[in-house]
Amino acid sequence: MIYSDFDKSCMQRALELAERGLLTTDPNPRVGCVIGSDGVILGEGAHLRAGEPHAEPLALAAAGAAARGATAYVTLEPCNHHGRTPPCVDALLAAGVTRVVYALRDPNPRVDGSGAARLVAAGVRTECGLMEDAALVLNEGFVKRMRTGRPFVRLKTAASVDGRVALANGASQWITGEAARADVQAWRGRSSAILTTAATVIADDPRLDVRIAGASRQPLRVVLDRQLRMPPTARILNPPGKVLVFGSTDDVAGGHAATLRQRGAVVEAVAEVRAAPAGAGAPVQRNLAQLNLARLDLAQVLERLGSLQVNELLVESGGVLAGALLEQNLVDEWLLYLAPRLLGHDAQPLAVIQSLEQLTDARSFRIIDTAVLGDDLRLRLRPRAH
Ligand code: AOF
Ligand code: ZN
Repeated sequence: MIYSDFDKSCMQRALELAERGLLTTDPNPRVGCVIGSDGVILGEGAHLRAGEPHAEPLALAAAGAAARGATAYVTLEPCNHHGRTPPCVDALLAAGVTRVVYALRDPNPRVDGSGAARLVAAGVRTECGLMEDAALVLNEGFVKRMRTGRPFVRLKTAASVDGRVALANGASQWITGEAARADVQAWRGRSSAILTTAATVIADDPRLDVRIAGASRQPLRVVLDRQLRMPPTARILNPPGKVLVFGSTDDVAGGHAATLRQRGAVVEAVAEVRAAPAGAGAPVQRNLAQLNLARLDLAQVLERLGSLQVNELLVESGGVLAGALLEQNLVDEWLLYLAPRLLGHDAQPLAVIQSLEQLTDARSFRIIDTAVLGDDLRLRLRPRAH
């Protein structure tokens, strides 16, 4: 498909509009729309909150009667279903647009090509794929959940250059500086949920909330706590925002679960699995001895979070959960903040994984981008196929 410069600038603008919903549309996708004709932008719209209008009717309303015969540029395939709002395809047809250019097919099974098919059937020129990658970047969580039922998993680690996330005595506040921590706030803000463990709650007592301008919602805070060890005084339990605690089947029926529920948490059971034993002959690492080898089933945790409409999940934990997620290929993206400091060999490692026999077995990552944040470095990594 050949697109004009005006087509491209309209879609670029629609992407900027979509980005306005970065902190607010959850669990809906971020979508922008521009109505354009003969080199002139006639109307703009952005979907900002689930339950509120989609991008297209807002842009059409702004364009008014001028929309007749114009082109609609949308970052996502227009919907064709009655959800919390009426179908956008109806609005586009009623307004008389004669061409629709959209970036990304809507993976929602209730749409998934049917919006485009109806536009085509009504005689509207319909084109897909302009700036598709940029539209996907805004909605990777939504797309992954719709396709797989699981959230997009983003692991965050703040480590020293020798790969340590806490001293042997647990002290970890703070390894990275203000700028890196402010950056984490932005990633939290766009996440549907934050995942951590009881070990981190006990060691650091984090709030794991979002404290940035423009965030109208708090992500769900999720704690993996197999034996329900977290204290009812933990700051993570403080409002606002919801807290979900996953424990083992036995523990969630007990008295401590009732106490956590009184503090407002939802406590649910997850199956347990045994961590794979170290390979025969592999040296037993000291840090492995710290591991409690029974663990909650992480795949089940992700399935459950997907069913709760979690699009983007940010994992903020120590090396045990990070290692388990990495070893089970459950991480989609890794934000690795590196502080130019040395914490020493007996400090806690950023990912507790099995010992390797040969270098070719090493898990490896692509660097998506890097950023210098104050005195620290941020690597954004994605796993290579293992
Ligand atoms: C569009 N334009 O701006 C958005 C779309 O029930 P609702 O109203 O909240 O609809 C949510 C679904 O609509 C969402 O899962 C996705 O498939 C689609 N989002 N579609 O044409 C928009 N936000
Ligand atoms: Zn719609």
